[in-house]
Amino acid sequence: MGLASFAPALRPLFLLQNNTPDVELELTAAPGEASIQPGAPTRVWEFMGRVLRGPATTLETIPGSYLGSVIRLRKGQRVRIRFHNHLPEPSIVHWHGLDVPDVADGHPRLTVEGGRDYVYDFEVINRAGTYW
Ligand SMILES: [Cu+2]
Repeated sequence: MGLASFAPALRPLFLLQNNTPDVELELTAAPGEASIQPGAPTRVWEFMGRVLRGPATTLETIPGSYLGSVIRLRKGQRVRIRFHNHLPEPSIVHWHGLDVPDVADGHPRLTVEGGRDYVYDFEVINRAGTYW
């Protein structure tokens, strides 16, 4: 058994020892309306984000779009994201491509009911790239 196999287990301990994140976001999923085609607005489920700690440039809203905010993170940042599920069914967020601890990966077994929250804690260890 090599040292690498211990690394995932050690990461949560590191976060417990120094749990002040560099970046803290609030991310809310909720029903909304968007103008997608001419005429009546379309009912959508959308994300709204807010920066609680860290650079204001971490979140970039796409003007006029119901698509979620772009989250800009840097390698080495410790990140906490407070996900609020205001949808009428269970949900969770998966950060496709980011190498994060299992409990922060948004697997469907971790979904939370509407009205509930889920808190993600992880460190960005990936190189620059686009992840969704
Ligand atoms: Cu994925």
